Amino acid sequence: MRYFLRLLHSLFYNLGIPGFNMNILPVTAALLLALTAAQKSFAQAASDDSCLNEPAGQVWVNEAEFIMGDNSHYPEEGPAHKVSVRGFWIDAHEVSNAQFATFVDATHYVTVAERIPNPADWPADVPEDFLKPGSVLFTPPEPGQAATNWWSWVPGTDWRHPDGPGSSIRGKDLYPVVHVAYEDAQAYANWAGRSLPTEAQFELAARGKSNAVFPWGGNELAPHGQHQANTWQGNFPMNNNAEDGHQGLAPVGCFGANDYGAYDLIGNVWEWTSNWYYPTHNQDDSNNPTGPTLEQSINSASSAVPEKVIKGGSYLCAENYCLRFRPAAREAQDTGLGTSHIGFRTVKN
Ligand SMILES: [Ca+2]
Ligand SMILES: [Ca+2]
Repeated sequence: MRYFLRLLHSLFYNLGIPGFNMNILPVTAALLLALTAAQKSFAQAASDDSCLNEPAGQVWVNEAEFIMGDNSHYPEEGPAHKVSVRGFWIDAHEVSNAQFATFVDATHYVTVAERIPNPADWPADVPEDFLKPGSVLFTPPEPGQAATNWWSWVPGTDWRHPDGPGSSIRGKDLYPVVHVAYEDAQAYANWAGRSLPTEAQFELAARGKSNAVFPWGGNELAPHGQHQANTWQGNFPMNNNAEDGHQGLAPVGCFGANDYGAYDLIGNVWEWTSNWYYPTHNQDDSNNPTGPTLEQSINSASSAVPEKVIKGGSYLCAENYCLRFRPAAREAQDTGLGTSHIGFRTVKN
């Protein structure tokens, strides 16, 4: 049952895109059946192109005092408050498929999406597909179809098969790894001798040295019409005109690095942080803040399952729906479920 609730929660409320709320949706097996029926082949317009010639290492972020959060957008970003963060190294880009493959080859690690779900965690009448290893894919509505749901549980979807069974990561060495649950990201970081960033570390790095609304400076998503990050242009979820050159995921490093030398802290994939989620900031947690405890997070109004903070927005963030392609923006994500638009990077403290 725990997994059942977790999945539903994630599908309808908590995939980094607001709009669905468990409070207004019945939690029934019929919903699962509807989801299953809505599944379809999703062949993303992937290409074999790369933007960096080879993986990059880490970049240094100086010790800093900055205003974390924002009082002018979504309420969970407030209160804006002063924090200090000691210097740290952070990966120049999202962890790539090739980097994750090196970890799996060395450790024989099996990700959450590749494990067989435990039937005891599900109701007796659960659809068969939900007892198979899998993950959640973005599946845009067909023309004429109500734009009410765009996530589908697809068995056989995992980091090696990011667009569902039959897809592969061949030619995608430098694409960000996706369908990684929190514990998968943490396992990689442990193996690499590093950590996942705290929310404050991510936000500091994403703000850039100019500490602007966007890491490229200024307050425009696409200054002079030039896109600086892989987001969604058009009317989400129906129309994706890919003005930024990428219909779906982009290889890491396709857009310019910020002034720390880091790429894609905004857009492409959302990224796990080590903070448990709470629907506001605690302004007293200001010295190398690590966020609330698990218990505080679980007891918060929005959280029924363990949730971590994800940052940066993804290629699915559109101006008409999800203004979360900003350093201060944040979202809660069920720790047990990776998706087709969540990845991660690591830090060295
Ligand atoms: Ca795009
Ligand atoms: Ca990113």
